[in-house]
Amino acid sequence: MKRLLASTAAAVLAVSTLTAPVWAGTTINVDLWDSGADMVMVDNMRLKDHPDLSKAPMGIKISQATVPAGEVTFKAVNSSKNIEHEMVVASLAKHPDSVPFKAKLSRVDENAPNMNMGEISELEPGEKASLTLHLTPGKYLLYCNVAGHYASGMWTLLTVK
Ligand SMILES: [Cu+2]
Repeated sequence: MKRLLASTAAAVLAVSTLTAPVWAGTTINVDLWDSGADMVMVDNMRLKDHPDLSKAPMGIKISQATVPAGEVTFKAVNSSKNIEHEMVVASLAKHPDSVPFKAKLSRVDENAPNMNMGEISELEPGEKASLTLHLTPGKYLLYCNVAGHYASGMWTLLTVK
């Protein structure tokens, strides 16, 4: 029986080598953008506000909003000319319609459960970085937690199926 199991394992390994692309995961291109030096920040574009994000002065644009479960690589670029941005990944499993928020600091509470499952922190204008996470099915929020940015609409939703 042991010998049979070993040869089965070898066969599985061989198959997984042949189907390597299936195991490679998904890459999402992430654009951290803002509308420049004349931009006026706002405070009514949090998730709970159900805002029209097309009117936001800054935001997070992703190349695909739905991805399969498994390895997900975020390739982020800060395309701002003059402002630092970042990208934090949160699960919305416990807060589907709003997230813990520290109003005085105008920042999401990253220490609350599921609110920081990984991040690309503080990218300078023009800077790039990537982050790979293993994501299970559910709804996720990508947001920038520089003070005021989340409330100005710098977030987007990601669905993992
Ligand atoms: Cu930002």
